[in-house]
Amino acid sequence: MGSVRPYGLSCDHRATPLGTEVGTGASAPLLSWRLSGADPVACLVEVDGLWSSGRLDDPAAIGVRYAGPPLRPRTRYTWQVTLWAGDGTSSTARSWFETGQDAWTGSWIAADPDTVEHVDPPTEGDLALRDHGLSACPQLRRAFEPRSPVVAARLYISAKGLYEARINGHRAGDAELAPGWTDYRRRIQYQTYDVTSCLTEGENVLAVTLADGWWSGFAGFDPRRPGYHYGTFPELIAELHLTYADGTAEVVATGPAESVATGPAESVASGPAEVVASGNGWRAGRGHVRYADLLKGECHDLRAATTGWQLPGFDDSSWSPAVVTGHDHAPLVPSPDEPVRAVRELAPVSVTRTGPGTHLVDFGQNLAGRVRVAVPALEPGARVTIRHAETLDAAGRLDTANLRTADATDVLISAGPATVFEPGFTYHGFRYAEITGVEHPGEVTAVVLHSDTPWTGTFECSDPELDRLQRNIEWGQRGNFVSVPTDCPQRDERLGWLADAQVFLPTACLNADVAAFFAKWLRDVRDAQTPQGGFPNVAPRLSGVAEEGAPGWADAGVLIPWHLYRVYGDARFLDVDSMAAWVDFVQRHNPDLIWRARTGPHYADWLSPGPATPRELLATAFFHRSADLTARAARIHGRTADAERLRTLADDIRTAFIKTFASASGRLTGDTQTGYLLALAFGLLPPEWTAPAARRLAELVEEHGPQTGFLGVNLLCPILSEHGRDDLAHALLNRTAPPSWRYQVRHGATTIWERWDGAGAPSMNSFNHYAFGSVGEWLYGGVAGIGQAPDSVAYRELVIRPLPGELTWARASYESVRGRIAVAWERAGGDFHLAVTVPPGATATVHLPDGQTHQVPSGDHTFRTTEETTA
Ligand code: RAM
Repeated sequence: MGSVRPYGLSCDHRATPLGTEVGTGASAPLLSWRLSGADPVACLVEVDGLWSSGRLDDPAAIGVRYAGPPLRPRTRYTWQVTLWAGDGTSSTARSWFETGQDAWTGSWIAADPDTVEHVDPPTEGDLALRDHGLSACPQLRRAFEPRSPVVAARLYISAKGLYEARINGHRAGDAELAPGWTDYRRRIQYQTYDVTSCLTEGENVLAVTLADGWWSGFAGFDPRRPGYHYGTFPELIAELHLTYADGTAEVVATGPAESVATGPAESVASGPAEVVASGNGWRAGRGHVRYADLLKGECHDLRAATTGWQLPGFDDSSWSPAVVTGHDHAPLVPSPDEPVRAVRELAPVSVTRTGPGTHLVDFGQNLAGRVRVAVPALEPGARVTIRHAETLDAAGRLDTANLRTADATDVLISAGPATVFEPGFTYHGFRYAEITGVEHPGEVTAVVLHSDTPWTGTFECSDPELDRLQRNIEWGQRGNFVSVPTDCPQRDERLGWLADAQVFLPTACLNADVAAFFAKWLRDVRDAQTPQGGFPNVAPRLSGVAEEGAPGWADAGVLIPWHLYRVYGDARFLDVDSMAAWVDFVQRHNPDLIWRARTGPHYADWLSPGPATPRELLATAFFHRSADLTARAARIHGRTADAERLRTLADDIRTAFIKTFASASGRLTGDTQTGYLLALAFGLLPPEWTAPAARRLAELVEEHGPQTGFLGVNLLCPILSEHGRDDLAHALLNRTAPPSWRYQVRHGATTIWERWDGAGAPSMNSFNHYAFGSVGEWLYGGVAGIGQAPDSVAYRELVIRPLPGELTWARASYESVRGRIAVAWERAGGDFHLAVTVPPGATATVHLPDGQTHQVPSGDHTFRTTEETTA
């Protein structure tokens, strides 16, 4: 039997996080591990001799909440977990986490806004840029001298806007687009970096470039800035903590602390910051980054470069003192997830000269990120322009019609010598780039950016087009998990739309470990919840988007926590107060329990190609789902009275739903696919009407192909197969006419399109929108057969049910929160072979295509059947 081995240790769903919350009680860290080897019978967690959980005889445990004495700020804690197997053997694994700051002595500083030089972006040539009123990126520097050799150094840093920090020219950390997007009026994230190796004896320099980012740049589709969404100009806060060999410490911080006017976070104004003091040794200047904007693009004028400014010895006497900004600031919180990083690079598949000094670059893959290009020596002042697009027009030129007002144009103005150009404070959604202004460009590279969620899933099968579909889904996830889960990465939108995230979440959780990423975004969702309980349409909240959430959008505030709880087993996702406030809000405005009032901008079954699902039916189905899941969440947290009240409410909504929308034959008002899908998935029908409703759904699918929009597409294949029609689910996957997934693949898609057919007005025709990619869950769960039993949490009880269709083999693996799950099956000579890996502490019910069922414990299992019957 052998020993059980812990691996993949994590603290609050991150491996070795630097700068965690200094929490106890409700915010005490969760220390978790994955399992390999034998089944565990007990565990023991010890933190640095500070706390021991004691031996816990819990064979299901994959994590323990720290419950020791208060943790100290800025402290590294090592911890270990010991697991025992049934044969008495044990095994130990170690890891660490380091707490962040709990109080700041530094204050917010900025380049004096009165000295800001506004730049009119270049308007020559083919640039679409207009006067956006963008200004040169501030550069802030502070020289300092450690008093003796430094043995450890940590930089705690954030910006209103975006920052890039260097110490003596060495980059601090590798976060991109930091500190990430939140509603900066509610909370601002900071990052922690170990910068020990950057320091030297004598004069040192901490140098930071700031950019507008989401804070004061263009964001979303409302073209107003700055000061319209959050702020007017970028600001910086930083503390560099130096520890000396003798144990003493020194802090190099932004601004004098006593100059800061503090106030309640809620009251933060978005008007101009008030300057209250000078910035205590910090100097501010401008350099070669003439402007940088997430949507418009970035311009470097190397003639204005302040060479050496990030190094000691630079003469900054002509720079101005930085100023301390004194309006109220939202609380600073440690980033709870991995930052956006440059995760990989792609070489072009082709670079084609299309005219004098003009080249068209095809990276062969639609992605989110930016282009790096080696630029040879040019005349000083010569301009190199990079434009980006997802597709080409009929004449083979960049088609930028779907970018709307996102110019997505980066510009380099040469100082003469050869250089390498890569913007740092913008990103674009593109497959193609057009580079103009250089006859012989050097190496061209696409740098892929996304929130660095660890990849956990693999899927492949005998059909190359389905493999391409899976790759497209993965790329859609990469391109849209950029600090928040966005709808698209290319046009002037890129918003955290709740429904898109809700329908895609189950797929996302299989592809990657998104626990920390969604833990962060759920704070954005809750920050955007109204005092009356209403969840929004987008989070972080942004001016210009309807505040009140639509059915299926707002409900994501309940559906997402529930799914995360089931996948990761962390009950902290279930914030019952927030979930219940939402359900109560809908109930308050809809006392007859049919959700008609306060439906926000009711987006219905968005982008459905079929007949419209009745709005009240759709809304009421989601109302029931939210009440049902909140009742379950309340029970899990032991809130019995709430659980009972919400259970009764959910039952009453169901009764009202049946009375209003269903008939005894199982027919629903509107007779649409999404109507049946929601009713079946959410358990809204009496048992005896379920089979007729499922039959009607199947008839509609057989007759019309898929007719769902965003709110039904994720349920289509799972619900059909749950009701015995996996043949139809496969038929949908095999369908080549639009609407279909294969249509996109056959038309060259490398990501998932916003619309089933990729046709329609260019203003709303994104080629990287993941909602229709939510079928990925069924590739893992249906085709390969990796699933979780309905009442199981954290993959304790697996359901392995491969549905082979006409495929000859499929393989999938999933690094679950408990350990590795794998399924591989193949057909050979009339036999069906299946290999299954069940992680320790789990059991599996294995359903073979011939109808046999096996109960198996953890470990590796193989099955063979000759009676394969597939529809
Ligand atoms: C579109 C977004 C998003 C969708 C909303 C309703 O503009 O792209 O995908 O959720 O509208």
